Amino acid sequence: MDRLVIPARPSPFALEPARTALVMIDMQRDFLEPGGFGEALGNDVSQLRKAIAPCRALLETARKAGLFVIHTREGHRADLSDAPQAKLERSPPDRRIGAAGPMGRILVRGEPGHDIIPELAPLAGEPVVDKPGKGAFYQTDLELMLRNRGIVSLIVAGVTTEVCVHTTLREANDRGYRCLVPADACASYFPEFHEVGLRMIAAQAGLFGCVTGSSEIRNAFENPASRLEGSTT
Ligand code: TIU
Repeated sequence: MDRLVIPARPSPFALEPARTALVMIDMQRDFLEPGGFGEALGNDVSQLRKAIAPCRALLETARKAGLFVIHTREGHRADLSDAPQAKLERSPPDRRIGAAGPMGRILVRGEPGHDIIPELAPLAGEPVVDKPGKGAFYQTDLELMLRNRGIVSLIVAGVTTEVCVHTTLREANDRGYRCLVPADACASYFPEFHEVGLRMIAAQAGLFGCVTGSSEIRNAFENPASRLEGSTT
């Protein structure tokens, strides 16, 4: 089966499309639009919106190539029974998880703010993983779905770089997945955390994975010269 090689740092990233998934982390209104969890934490949500166009491009590439596309959402049950008290109490009562805001109850499943932004809406058939924590593997069926599809490589994008993207990446590493992170398709409320977060991924010979850009991924899928037939990693 054809393999692609994508320019990345610290080294090129080889993948087999049929065994690769795109995991879009938490591109939710609660993080990217005013009035949600991100803003309740005191952040400027506009910092995250830079990642929307690259994420759209990435989704387009992945869908065209037939990659397994998975979306995640961070959030909790309406009765908050799956939200640790330690997580709830970090914000003042009127702005914490479960509090009423302009987009409904903050980070609660089924509320408008919990949904994925319209620009990146999942297509029918693309699984949406609802997760109670930062990592997409914790208390979800993500690993089961990946295993059932024979997925060995993940392209991980979304928000925020140093929180849910990093946590998911670390969980994926410990489970043996090869990970590629498109830098421009991730974002943080803190630009310096984004930069350092990306450096941490690729440091020490790619301790958590490789870092590239969304256009490098698109070019590799569109350019037959990046295909390696019958080679192995
Ligand atoms: N999805 C995700 O990253 N959740 C966060 O709470 N991120 C923050 O940066 N706060």
